[in-house]
Amino acid sequence: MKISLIILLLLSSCVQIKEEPTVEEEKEVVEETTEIKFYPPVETYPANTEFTPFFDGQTRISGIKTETEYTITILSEGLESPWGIDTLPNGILVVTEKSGTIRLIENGIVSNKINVTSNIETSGQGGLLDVLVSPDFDSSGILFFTLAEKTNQGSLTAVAKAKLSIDTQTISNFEIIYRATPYYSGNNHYGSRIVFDDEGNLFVSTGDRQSLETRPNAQKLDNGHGKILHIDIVGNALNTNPYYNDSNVHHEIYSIGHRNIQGLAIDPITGDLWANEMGPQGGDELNRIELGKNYGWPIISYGEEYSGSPVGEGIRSKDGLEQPVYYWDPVIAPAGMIFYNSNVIKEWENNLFISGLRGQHIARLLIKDNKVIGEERIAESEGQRFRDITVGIDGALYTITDSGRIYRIGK
Ligand SMILES: [Ca+2]
Repeated sequence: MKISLIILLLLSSCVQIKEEPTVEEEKEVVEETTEIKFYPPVETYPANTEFTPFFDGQTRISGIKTETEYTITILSEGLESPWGIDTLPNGILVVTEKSGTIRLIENGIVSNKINVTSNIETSGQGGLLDVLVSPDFDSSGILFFTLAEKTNQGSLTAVAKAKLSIDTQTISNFEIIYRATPYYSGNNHYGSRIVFDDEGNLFVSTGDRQSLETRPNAQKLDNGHGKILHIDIVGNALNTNPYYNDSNVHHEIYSIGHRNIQGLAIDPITGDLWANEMGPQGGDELNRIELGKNYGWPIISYGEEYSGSPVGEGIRSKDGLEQPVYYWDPVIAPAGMIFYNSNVIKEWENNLFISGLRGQHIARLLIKDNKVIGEERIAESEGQRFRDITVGIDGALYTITDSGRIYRIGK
C-alpha cells in the first residue's frame, strides 16, 4: 500500500513539473513584478520633537500611490460613535457603538441597535470597543468584544464573549472572560483590540490608563495596563506566556511597555503579530510584537509630553528595549488596522492599512523584510477620524469614522 502511494505521488509530481505555464499565467507573472514607483514622503509638516531615527527608513519613508482605480463610497452616516468593525463569514459587517450596542450592515443597509451590555464606562475613551467574529461563528454565533467595564471601584479593559441569535436580532450569554486589572478611576487609554492567532487563541491590547499615576504600570508585571495579553477563548493565560510560571505577576502578559494600542493585526504570510501604538505629542509607533519583549513606554519614546517637556529622561532608545519598526511625528493617532488579505486589488495584497484619527486618513504601508518601504494616504480628502477597518468578502476595505460614517473603499 505504502509503496504504491509513493509511486502515485512521484507520478503526479512528475506530471506537474512537465506542465507548461499558459499564456494567461505568464501575463500575470509580468503584472505582479511591475516595479513600484516611489514618491516623496507623504508627511510634509515639521516634527514636534528633534529626535533622529534609530535606523534609516524608521519614519517619513518614500510615498507610494495606488495605481488601480478604486472608489470611496459612504454607505451610511447614521452610526453612533462606532468603534470596532469585523466581517461575518457571509459578508455582513458587524460594528460596535460605544454606548454598548452593535449594528449589522448588509448590502449597505444598517440594522437597528442590538444591545450587548450596559455595564460600560462610556465617558472619555470608554465604551463597547472592539468586536471579533469567532472562526466557528456559523455554528456558534459567538462574537468577542473588548469594553471598558464599569464598577464602583473604577473601570478597566475587559474581554467578553456573547452569542448573536440565528435571526441576528438579539445578543445573549454575555460573559466577561478576562479583566486587565487593576480597576482605575480614569476614563482614558483602554486600548483596545482583539485578534486571533493562528491557533485560535486571542491577542488583546490595553493602554496605560493615561495618568502619571498608572503610566509606570506599563513596565510592571503585576497588572494588565499597557500590555499585550495572550489568552485562550475562555480567558485563561496561555502556558507559553513569558511569565506564566512566575508568582505575583499577571500571567496573561505577552509583551510590555505599551502606551495605548488601538490597532492589532496578524501578518497573513508570516503569522507575526503587529501592533500600532498612540504616542504622546509625536511618537506614534508601529511595532512587530515578539513574546516577552519590552516595547519601552514610558522609558523611551519618539514623542514628548503635550506641555513640550520630555517624557522621562527624554531618550528615544535604550539597550533591552525594542525599537518601533516605524514611527510618526507629528502623530496620525493610529487606530484599527488590518493586512489586506484579498487579491481583488493585487497591488494591495498583504499591505497594512491603518485607520488614522488625528491624521484623518487611512495609511497604506508597504512592508518588506519587516521594514516599512512605502506609505500612502488614502481617503484624506474626506476629513474624517477613521477608527477601525476591515476587509469585506468582496475585497473592499470597510472603515468606520467617529462622526458615524461607514465607508466602502474598493473596486
Ligand atoms: Ca515603544
